[in-house]
Amino acid sequence: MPIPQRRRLVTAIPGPISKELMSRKAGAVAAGVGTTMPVFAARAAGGIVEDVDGNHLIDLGSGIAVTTVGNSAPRVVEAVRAQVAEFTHTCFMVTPYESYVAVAERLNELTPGTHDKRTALFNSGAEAVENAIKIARAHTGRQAVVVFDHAYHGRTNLTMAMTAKSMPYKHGFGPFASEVYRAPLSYPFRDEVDGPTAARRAIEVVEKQVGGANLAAMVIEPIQGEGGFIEPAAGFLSALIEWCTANGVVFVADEVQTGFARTGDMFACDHEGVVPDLIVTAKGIAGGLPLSAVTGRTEIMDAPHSGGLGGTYGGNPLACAAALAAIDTIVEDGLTARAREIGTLMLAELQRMRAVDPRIGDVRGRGAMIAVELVRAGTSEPDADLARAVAATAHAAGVIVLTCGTFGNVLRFLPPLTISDGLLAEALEVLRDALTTLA
Ligand code: PLZ
Repeated sequence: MPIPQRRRLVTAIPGPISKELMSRKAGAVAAGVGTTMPVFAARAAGGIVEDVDGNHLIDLGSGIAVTTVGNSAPRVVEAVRAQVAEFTHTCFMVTPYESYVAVAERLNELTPGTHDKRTALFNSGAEAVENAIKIARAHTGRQAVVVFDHAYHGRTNLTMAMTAKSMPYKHGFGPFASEVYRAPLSYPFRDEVDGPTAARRAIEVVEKQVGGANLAAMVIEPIQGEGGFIEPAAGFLSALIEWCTANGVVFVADEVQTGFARTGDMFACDHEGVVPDLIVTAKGIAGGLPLSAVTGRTEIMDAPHSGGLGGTYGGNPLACAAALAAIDTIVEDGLTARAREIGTLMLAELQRMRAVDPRIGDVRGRGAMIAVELVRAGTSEPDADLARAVAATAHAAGVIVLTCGTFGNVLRFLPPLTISDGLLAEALEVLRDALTTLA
């Protein structure tokens, strides 16, 4: 590794250079663009982010689930270097190039289901979600879209409408796109309902408030990300798919956060053998370069007219080169198995913490997508203040940790899969100390 894999603090967090840059940021960058950590990055590799003051921070965030193969992963760096020397852009819609086709072939082969598939590439998760809706509408000739409580699908106008949480994502930014409807989720920690029953509850809302015949697509994150790492009860997703199939509704899995080995399977849908009609991917797909995709059944993907899908940068050659290298790294280095190891290690330690700390209401997740939901001791009342305080304490101690959840009370862990067991254990110790200090 080009950076020693050790936590090391040489200044207070933030250090003087970060402070200086933060004040430049305040004078130059729009106030709406916030930061989780008050430090600026200089380099990153494995499980460490080095800041501009020389502090080495343990990375439990992967830039929000992006650097699954590690930061500046060797094969990604090599592939991007080679591509940048050949050409940087031609626009696939003008003079196409092979790497775009190769990424599509890889996605068609790796995503759930053995049916005939096609893929289209875009830049961001939100852009891909928008395109999945365009495709579903073109295929069905219908307009309505159903999403779920706690959902997060992006910050563009249509995806803001699909995202559940108002502050900070939607507040003051309306009006939002029409024909988006919300159904109740399965949230095992907060409801007692089993998967099939929760699916019936959701379907009843959809049938009464939308009507299956008006519905183009049902979009769901198989494990919710920003909403709180909520894994629906077993059988929930498959019952929804069954209903979608019976009603001619396109079932779309938003695997922007869960995809590419993150959950210990290549895709979170694989866990229960769920086969979506369309799957949306981004983040972990390209080792940090911006790329996203919609992949799915050929008859659905091919519904839009020729020229109906695209964008100047979609499937940029640098991003495609990075994606091919990142996917090779995941497959050849056995990173799905590594994600499962990380999950086993983290869940065991966090469950030990939960056994003696009634403020830890729930410990959940799969693979390297693990969360702790904090509550007021002895209740299920969300404790967002505690989550904020634990995160701030961890940040000050040199651990990058993110929060999430509709109620803001969930600590979430998304380490790069190249992190060492030693760094993981150390990060968990920092969290345990933070919780003890804040008792
Ligand atoms: N769908 C499931 O998790 C992005 C958002 C961070 P973009 N999640 C991180 C923030 O505060 O903006 C996400 C996701 C799921 C879609 C998206 C959107 O992906 O690449 O951020 O547009």
